[in-house]
Amino acid sequence: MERYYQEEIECASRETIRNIQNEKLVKQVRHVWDNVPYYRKKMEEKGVTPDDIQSIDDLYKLPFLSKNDLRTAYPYGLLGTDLKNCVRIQSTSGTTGKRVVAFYTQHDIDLWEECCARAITATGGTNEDVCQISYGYGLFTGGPGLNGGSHKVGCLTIPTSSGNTDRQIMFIMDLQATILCCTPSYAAYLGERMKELGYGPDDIPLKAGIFGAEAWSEEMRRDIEATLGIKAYDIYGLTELSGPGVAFECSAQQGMHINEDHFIAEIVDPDTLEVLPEGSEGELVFTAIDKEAFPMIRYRTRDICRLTREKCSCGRTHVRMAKPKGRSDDMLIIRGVNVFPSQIETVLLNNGYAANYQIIVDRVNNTDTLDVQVEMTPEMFTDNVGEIADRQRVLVDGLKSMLGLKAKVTLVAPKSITRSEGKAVRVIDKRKI
Ligand code: DLL
Repeated sequence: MERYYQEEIECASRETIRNIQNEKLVKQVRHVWDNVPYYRKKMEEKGVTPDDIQSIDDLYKLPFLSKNDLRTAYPYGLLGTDLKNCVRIQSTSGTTGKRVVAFYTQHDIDLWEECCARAITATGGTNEDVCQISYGYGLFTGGPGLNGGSHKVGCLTIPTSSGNTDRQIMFIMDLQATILCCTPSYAAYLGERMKELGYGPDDIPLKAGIFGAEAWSEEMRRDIEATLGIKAYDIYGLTELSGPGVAFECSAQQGMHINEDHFIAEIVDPDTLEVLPEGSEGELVFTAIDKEAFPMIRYRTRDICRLTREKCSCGRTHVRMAKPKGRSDDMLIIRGVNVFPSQIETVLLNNGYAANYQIIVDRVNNTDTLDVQVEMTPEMFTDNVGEIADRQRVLVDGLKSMLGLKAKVTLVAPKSITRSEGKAVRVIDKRKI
């Protein structure tokens, strides 16, 4: 039986959702015009006023916001309310450029946690569950968001945060955790360590995992599900919009439902910024229609994916987004060919490897080089040079047919690639160093 946290809205008719969006959008644009001089100026430059926005059909008239705007307006320039109404900030890890600092009123926190509660309930979670949260706590949104959602559902919440893997496993086993929340790469590592400790899928009390914050492939999902004996659900979100829970997977595991009563999604061509028809692949753009403190309008996520409004077997009516293929800024251009790390991951996992790999890109004699270092699993480990060369050749061929590009593949010993406790670092682009 499918469970919902807020059935009435999660399964509302398309007409109801549209009406809610129309109403909230008109109000939000007015709110931003009145309270965010930075965005008002952008609207004025485009010759748009709040009167031009009567429904979601007018959304296209509004200017976009990008990470660059966030940098320019840092830290307070995009605040939509008085600072005294804000109760929290969260921030991104800031691997590229200035950190993003997002502000929240209590209302914003409540709606964010509700979105996370919807995600937990969609995995079958109830107040009888024990939910271990192994996303980082602190400035990163993963821990705090799912912690709040887990409380709302009434689960017994174990706030382990990330790291200290053996202690994580002790809590899972001793407190019989049933739901695990962490990044997919950390879930894979937890699975690997549990196997080493002699726990098989039937010994592990977990039944569901809520994994997101980074791109992961279907192949990786199958691996994690088999090792931990669970059903693995994807969850998507970003700090600028609140954090995890902007979209979440249901029992159908066929894309993530976007919480459309809070966020309007569009797909645009990243070059021309033209809105693309449903089903096209492009950059995901979001308008947060309910947030007070940090009201993002037409925010360009850089995530590349597709949307579908096809009926979902779970009964939810909100639009679904496919697994993001990657970020347009993660896309590597190698000898003119566009390469997403997720494509490389698919080839490796389809050939029996685990997701322990690193992609090293360089430029030698004016030519780009692509070196994929991948760990052998303990089962395939050998020091027979001929066997290793054969295995490498199979992967080189697989990558050639996936990418249309010749890569170098280096097989390395099990456990030689550093494990990640949060978002995995898969790519080292020496051309940028
Ligand atoms: O990663 C929020 C989050 C926490 C989501 C926990 C899910 C679970 P940021 O650190 O701001 O926020 O990073 C946001 O991460 O634009 C995507 O590129 C990527 N991302 C997030 N979820 C997914 C996912 C959190 N399920 C950026 N699949 C986003 C692929 C994801 N990429």
